Amino acid sequence: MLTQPLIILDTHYQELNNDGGDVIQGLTKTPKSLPPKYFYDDRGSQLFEEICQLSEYYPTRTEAWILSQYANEIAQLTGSCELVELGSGSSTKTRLLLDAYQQNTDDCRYLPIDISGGILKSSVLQLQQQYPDFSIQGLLGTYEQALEHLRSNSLRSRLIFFLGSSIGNFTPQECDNFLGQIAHALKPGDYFLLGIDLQKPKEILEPAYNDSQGVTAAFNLNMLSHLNWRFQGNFNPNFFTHQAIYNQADAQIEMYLHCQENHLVSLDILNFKVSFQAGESILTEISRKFDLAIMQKQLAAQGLKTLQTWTDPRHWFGLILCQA
Ligand code: AVJ
Repeated sequence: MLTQPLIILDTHYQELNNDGGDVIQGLTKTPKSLPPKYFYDDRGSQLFEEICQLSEYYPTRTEAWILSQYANEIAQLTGSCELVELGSGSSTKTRLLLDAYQQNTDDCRYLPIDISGGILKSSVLQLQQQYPDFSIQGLLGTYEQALEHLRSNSLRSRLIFFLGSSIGNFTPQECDNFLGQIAHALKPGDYFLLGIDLQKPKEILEPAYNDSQGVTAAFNLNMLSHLNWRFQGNFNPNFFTHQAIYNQADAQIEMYLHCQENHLVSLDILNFKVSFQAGESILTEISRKFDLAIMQKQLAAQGLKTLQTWTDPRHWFGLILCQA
């Protein structure tokens, strides 16, 4: 099949003229923060793949186990669908779903969406070889751009899936807005499959974000190198250290970069300067941990009715299939 492997939705994000307003906004606030999407340049996506292999980082493995058990059931519940994945990365776990849809349905189409061009392109090219029955097209851009692009153009039924608990990066307010956008991109009868990391003791959560090999620390620090090349900046990553703590009250992991020296940073392309005091920190990510029943209510509030949920024997991770 002759499909263009990649559609570039966000030329701005790819080029150096990204407006970077979100970076300026985050670094101007007190306390300072940065949007987690800036983790994912090519190196960041590679480091995230390494995180997924760590013994301490249980979410990927646990979700993959659930999919290995129930992907056929999911495919049978939805029937033939256009499969749309938000934040597809390497699409490794997705193969479990692609296999099930290939077996159980006809007319297979897969649209992976990611902001990291390198990993998206290589996984699309590989999947096109390995799944010749599928029509596969990558969409390079942010979630917002992809959902906007998808809004108008589908006659077939659609399953949007969002795995890995990436939804945990959103604040409760952002999460509601996002679910509203999802509901908007679906027609009545379409499906949404959501993977969420469930609440569990701190003793399990904190090591998952403070691994003994320092891969998560490198992933966190890489955000500064990414901002340096994207915006011609002069962050010195050596001045910063990684920290991840579980905030029990808000049921979220919080990742910080702590600045150890007074540091004046300029991001030339943004025409922006910001100073750091020794001891000051940047919040780079929240990773919320959820309750299955509460999430089902939040989905229902957006008109997304749960059809089925699945977990692993320890109830560490959950999958929810719902319908618009
Ligand atoms: C890709 C957002 C789901 O929150 O667990 C992994 C990212 N950060 N280790 C997560 C992440 C540090 C991951 N998500």
